[in-house]
Amino acid sequence: MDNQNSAVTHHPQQETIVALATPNGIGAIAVIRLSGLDAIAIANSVWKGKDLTKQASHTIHFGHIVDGDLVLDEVLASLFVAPRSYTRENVVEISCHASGYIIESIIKLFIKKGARSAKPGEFTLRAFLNGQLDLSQAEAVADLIASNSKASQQVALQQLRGGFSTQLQTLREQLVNFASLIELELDFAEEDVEFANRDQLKHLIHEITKIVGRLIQSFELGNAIKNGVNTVIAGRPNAGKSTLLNALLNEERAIVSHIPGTTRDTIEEVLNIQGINFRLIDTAGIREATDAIEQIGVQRTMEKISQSALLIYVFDAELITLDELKSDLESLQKPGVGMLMVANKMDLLDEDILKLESIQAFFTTSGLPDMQTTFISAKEKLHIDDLKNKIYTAAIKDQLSGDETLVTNIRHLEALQKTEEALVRVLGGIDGSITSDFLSMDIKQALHYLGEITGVVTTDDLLENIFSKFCIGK
Ligand SMILES: Nc1nc2c(ncn2[C@@H]2O[C@H](COP(=O)(O)OP(=O)(O)OP(=O)(O)O)[C@@H](O)[C@H]2O)c(=O)[nH]1
Ligand SMILES: [Mg+2]
Repeated sequence: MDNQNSAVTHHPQQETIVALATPNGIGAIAVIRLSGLDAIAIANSVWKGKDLTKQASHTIHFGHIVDGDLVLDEVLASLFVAPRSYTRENVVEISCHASGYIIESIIKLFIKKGARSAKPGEFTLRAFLNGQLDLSQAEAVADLIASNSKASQQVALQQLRGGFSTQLQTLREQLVNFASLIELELDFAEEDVEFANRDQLKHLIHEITKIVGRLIQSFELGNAIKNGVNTVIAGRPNAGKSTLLNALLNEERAIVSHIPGTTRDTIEEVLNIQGINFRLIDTAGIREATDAIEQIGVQRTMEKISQSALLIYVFDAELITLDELKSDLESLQKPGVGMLMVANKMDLLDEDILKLESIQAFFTTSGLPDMQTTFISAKEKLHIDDLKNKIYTAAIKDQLSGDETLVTNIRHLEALQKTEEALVRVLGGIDGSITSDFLSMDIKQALHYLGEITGVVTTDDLLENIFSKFCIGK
């Protein structure tokens, strides 16, 4: 990375930045945002209307943007005087007419008057550097913008409000206390004293480990909410997988036919169940392939299953034999992949009580945990809502309580895992009565990784990496 050009090392606060904050393209209005020491003065220098430098914060003014004698547009200017703004700097937001020409002309004019183009995420970076947001909150801003379901929006909002940060901050402070006591012991090394009560320290480490462990665990769900749950529909050819996909989506998405081997490539569609996005993947039926293309399809099905969180195993309730069921279960079960059994074509079983009972008995005696079978008819759309509920429950279990903090960010997960490792070393150290200096080192490491999450500890690379993924104007 070229540090010379990085927004972080370049004293960004001294420059005024400008960018379009609304999407590119024609629309009713566009918002151009200026932030920095000279933001108000720069806006005022091309302004015909009241003197903007003399107006109060949080006021809106009507006026014209002018380039010399040329009037560019009739606009509204919203004023936010430092530190009462998103970036804690002077901010002016110009609402103009959203023509590509007008937007470009106004931005060029601001640049001519001393502003420069903002880099991706630079407004939020400044909000972070000026203490308006901590790092995990700044990241939540990006998540909020990218959220595409009720649950992902809620989790991002919870993180933006600081749920995550407060929890970690309290833990960190307690640990900092101990770290300083142990440092003190180092100063009195000759006298062999213990300022830091080892039992209390152990208790605290246990507490922190518990919370860190819970946060680590929450990632599975947090990630599912943020990115959607990969859900594979698999089974033998003609079982009705594509018909089920269509029934779940309520749309004729996949081709259905009585010819086994109809689906050859995977088909993916998103289904929202109770605010959670499930990425449904219809696959090629699993059997001894009859040609090379089908063989690739079957291979792909197996790969998709291993990469998924949930497998919906569909079988033809009328035709399947118990031996086939058994061998399918053996070949399809993968560690870490939840499995739902779906007996399809129940409409054909109406009279066949014996068959129904034998399938049910098979699953109750199979010794497999939670192997409940859902009987459906994909074609007649019977019990589809029941199946949707089961899909939701299988993925979310009882984990979504509402105010629980969920980790959704892989960077946070990694920092938490490293914190956990350091904490384990601290505990081992206390039990093995290692010297204060080693103990102090491990505690410092734990503090370091905890601090990385909220941004108490940062590096230029880290910031560059996070904020470069933002859109320009945010
Ligand atoms: N009676 C009845 N027929 C069904 C049901 N579901 C699917 N079918 C029929 O079963 C045949 C196969 O359906 P598909 O959805 O194409 O099966 P598939 O599992 O996707 O098959 P492949 O793509 O070949 O692996 C079609 O003729 C469907 O109309 C059902 O619930 N009841
Ligand atoms: Mg199919």
